[in-house]
Amino acid sequence: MKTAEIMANLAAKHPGENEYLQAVQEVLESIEEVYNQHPEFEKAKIVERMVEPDRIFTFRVTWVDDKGEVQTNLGYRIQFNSAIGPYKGGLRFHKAVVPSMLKFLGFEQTFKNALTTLPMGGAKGGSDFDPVGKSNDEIMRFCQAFMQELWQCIGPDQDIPAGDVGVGGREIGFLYGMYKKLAREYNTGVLTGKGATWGGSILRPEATGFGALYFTQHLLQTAGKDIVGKKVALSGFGNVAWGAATKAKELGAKVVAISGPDGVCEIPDGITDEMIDYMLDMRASNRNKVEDMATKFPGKAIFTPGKKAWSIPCDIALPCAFQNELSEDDAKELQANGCWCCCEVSNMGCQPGAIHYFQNNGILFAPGKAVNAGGVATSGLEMTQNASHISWSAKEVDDKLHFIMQSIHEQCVKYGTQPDGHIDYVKGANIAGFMKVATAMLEQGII
Ligand code: 2IT
Repeated sequence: MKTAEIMANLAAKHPGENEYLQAVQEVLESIEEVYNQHPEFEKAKIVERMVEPDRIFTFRVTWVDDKGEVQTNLGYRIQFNSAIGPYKGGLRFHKAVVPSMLKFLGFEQTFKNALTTLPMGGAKGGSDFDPVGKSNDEIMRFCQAFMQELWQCIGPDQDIPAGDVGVGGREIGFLYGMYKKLAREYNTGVLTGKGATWGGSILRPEATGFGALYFTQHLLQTAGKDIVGKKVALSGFGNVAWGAATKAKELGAKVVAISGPDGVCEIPDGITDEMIDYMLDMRASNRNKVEDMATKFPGKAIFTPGKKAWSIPCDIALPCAFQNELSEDDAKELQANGCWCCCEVSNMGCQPGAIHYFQNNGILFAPGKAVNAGGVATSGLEMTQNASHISWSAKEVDDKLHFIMQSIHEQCVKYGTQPDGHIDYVKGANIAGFMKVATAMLEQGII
């Protein structure tokens, strides 16, 4: 494979789309060796086809804010790859959303979904709508306006969106309500992350964080370590961080830090159930300030403005917020403060320099597409329940999630174990996902 040539072509076609190019580069670097052992992939130009989305929808979203002013945002849906199933992936509402961000996420999603063992292709979508400071009514009006365009692009057997940053159960409710009204289709399987009384899966809200901790457990076990009593620093306080904090505490770890765009809250005695519950209120408030935790729990959560979670001494770092949130300098600071494991929960949460630093300095590291795949996997389980008009218990869903995370870990070990015996989880996840998607593409001909 001519990685440099493919990257140069891609950069020329997508100028300035740095996140997208970063995600592709990471995958190509780690699959190169395997790719070169399969001349049939090269002949069918699998990589050249795989790095481009199947199609991109871009649309204008106009809505009226609480002051009566007309607002216009941009909306997108990127259907990236359908080799192994219908398009599947979340919607991100964030002021920084641009096509590059959604392309990187759609590309990552394709490999992640392949790891879940379920038949789902990759997609991503969203808008540059900024939920910070918006009222509930504004969120509803925006979601309705967004769906007025999106509904034509999606369907339970075509493309199934879900939540991501800025899109949780509330937004999925507003989106689903408008979808039904426009499409006159009452198939709940068109969106996942729905409410439990209208087709949602029990445990979907928790699934990304729970799955991440199950994966972390397997990784630690394989390395001969245990999570009990370990200090965990995590970033963010949204849905993913909430699920991760809940499961980390349940498994006996001590969550000593959460963070937000405004700074970090250190929690020296470990997070409590009340604090975990309060994370949900903080998200629902749309204030986007982690300082609110310190205001609510004075003396127990100590806020420092402008600092990241990575400045707090810990054993295990769990980035749960946003891409590129952990830099090489952060990696160095973490290690200097005693950290020996980083499981990336956010999509591409670590910068390339940070990943290389972890890998070259004996710090256990696993990438987001493996660690956080429990979220979309449970979306897949929600689709199964919807398609068969049934509802599984929490135990049934949790058992299946557990099994899937174990299988993802096994795939990483299978494809990532190096000649010297150490496991390269980045290679393992990328090669396992790639082999599945590439083989499916090959078998389906040149399309
Ligand atoms: O990044 C992700 O995997 C998600 N935001 C979840 C996607 C989904 O379809 O559940």
